[in-house]
Amino acid sequence: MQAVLNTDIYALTDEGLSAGRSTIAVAEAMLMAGIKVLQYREKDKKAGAMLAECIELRRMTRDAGCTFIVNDHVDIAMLVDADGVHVGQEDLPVEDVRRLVGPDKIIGLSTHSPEQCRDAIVRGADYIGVGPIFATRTKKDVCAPVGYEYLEYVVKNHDIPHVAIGGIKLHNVADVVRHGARCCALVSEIVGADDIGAMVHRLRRTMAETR
Ligand code: TZP
Ligand code: MG
Repeated sequence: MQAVLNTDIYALTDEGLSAGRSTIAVAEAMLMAGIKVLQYREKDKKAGAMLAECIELRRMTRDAGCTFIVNDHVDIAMLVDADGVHVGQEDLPVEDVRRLVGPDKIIGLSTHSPEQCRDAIVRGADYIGVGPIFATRTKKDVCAPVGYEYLEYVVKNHDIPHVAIGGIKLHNVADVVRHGARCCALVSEIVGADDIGAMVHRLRRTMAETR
């Protein structure tokens, strides 16, 4: 069961890593390249600016048939009618997010251990983030890398849709797929690429050839 994340690449925004380009311009390139899940993740912007960008991104993702997820900000996700919201272990609890967004929205939860995976299922998360697989400088408050061990645990034991994240690059994505990841999330490798479309196509080809 991987319907929620029924795609190979889960793309995220991060304007600070986007080589001087705006998040809207980067998202446009991602959607042109066929990205089907996009998470808005901007840690250093004010709520008003985030809302304005999310209104635009909601229009763009809807036109492109792309699932649109907002990181952390349940209020913004609801205001723009995003498809879902993604929270971490220290954000609002999944049950409370569910009370706010209702039964039809997607809730993603970052997890880092088998206990957190089981807990996510009990709490009613629709998908889980699994990671960080490798060390990453993209996330400030990141925990130690979980390596492949936790990814393999999820793949072997649970049906909940999952997305592997953390330090995934073109050079290691095949290995992540070989360890069972069906969907991979990448931030810096995509938003920082000179040619975002070419990077998405290379990642996609590499993943497809590995399966
Ligand atoms: N959650 C766990 S690692 C991470 C997030 C948001 C950042 C991943 O960024 P990158 O650049 O793909 O390593
Ligand atoms: Mg968070």
